[in-house]
Amino acid sequence: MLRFLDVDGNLLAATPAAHDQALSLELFRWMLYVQAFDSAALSLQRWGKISFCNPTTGEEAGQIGSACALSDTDWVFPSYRVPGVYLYRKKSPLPLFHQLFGTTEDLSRGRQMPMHFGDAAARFFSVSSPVGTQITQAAGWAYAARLRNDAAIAIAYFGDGATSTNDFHAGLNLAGVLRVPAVFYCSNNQYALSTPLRRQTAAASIATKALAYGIEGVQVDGNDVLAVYTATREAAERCRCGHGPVLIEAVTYRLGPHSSTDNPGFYRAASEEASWRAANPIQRFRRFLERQGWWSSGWEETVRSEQDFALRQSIAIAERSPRPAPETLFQDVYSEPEERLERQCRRMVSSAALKEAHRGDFKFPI
Ligand SMILES: Cc1ncc(C[n+]2csc(CCOP(=O)(O)OP(=O)(O)O)c2C)c(N)n1
Repeated sequence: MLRFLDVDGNLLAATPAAHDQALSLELFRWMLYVQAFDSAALSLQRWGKISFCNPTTGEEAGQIGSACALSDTDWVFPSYRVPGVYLYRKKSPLPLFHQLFGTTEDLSRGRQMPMHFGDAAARFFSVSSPVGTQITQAAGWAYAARLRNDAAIAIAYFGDGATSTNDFHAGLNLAGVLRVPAVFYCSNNQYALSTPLRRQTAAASIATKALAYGIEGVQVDGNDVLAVYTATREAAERCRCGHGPVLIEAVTYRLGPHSSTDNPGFYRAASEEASWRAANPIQRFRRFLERQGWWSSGWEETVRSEQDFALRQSIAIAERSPRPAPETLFQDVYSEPEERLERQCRRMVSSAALKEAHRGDFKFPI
């Protein structure tokens, strides 16, 4: 397993990233931002302001280490578990909150569940709910990119559960045969909802699955941001040089619930959570920065308060923004108006008006 930092933040081996102060502080700053976004989103859900979210606590290094190693022209094929990659791309939390609140500024016009981000201008494909579909999408996009002589590469993010899908097999097989420029980033957070890794696969590791597809596979410590950054950079370079796809298995742990409607206490021991919490990526990297003499509590406090301010401001803007009118649901379906849809739209608008009249009785369906 590729690892540069032990759980106490001691440097175990040399890597250029470990000597780059600006990069290290950048990685740490964005990991803090992901953590702050995460707790803001969960609070909003608990206050009943948004309907749903997928916490990513414990997986900050995977999101930021990989996002930082990519070029802005590379295409991301995300899962719902990488809002931090989108945050890093946009350098602002506002688009995330527009999506969570489903405002008129949301690029999917409020039609998607929260956490289903998508942004063509930022080269961030829309999150699809069916687990694993982003893997085949990335393989197909990367093949097209090669045919077009596009220098960009694709990266697909998915969890350990997704490695049991047909899309994982079809995507990695196609990618291997056609040697497409795609990085397949598996965040092995030990659980697919309530299914533990031991019930997911009998393989020694997820990275070894690359062997069967004739592609490069690498296992990294997903809680070591330097390892994630280095592995993703090397994988992206390989792709850019035409050496074919890479499967990265980042070994990590989902410290929070699968989603805002999950209670992990039903399927795992608190002691297991506690041992992974002690190995969490933010604390580990803070210790490293401190040893390098690059960190101070004052600096972190300033960073946190700036992020807190930006988060509060973005939430306030998104909360105040108008929601799309119900009839917009019927737009963007056909280029010409269609009689049956127009009929359905009229029916829905009149029932929406009814709901408005009985607002207090209306319960959100999720
Ligand atoms: C094809 C499919 N099967 C089942 C589900 C229900 N489901 C949603 S998330 C999830 C767990 C996925 O786990 P994993 O791929 O490990 O990613 P993680 O949530 O841990 O990031 C499941 C089973 C789904 N959305 N799509």
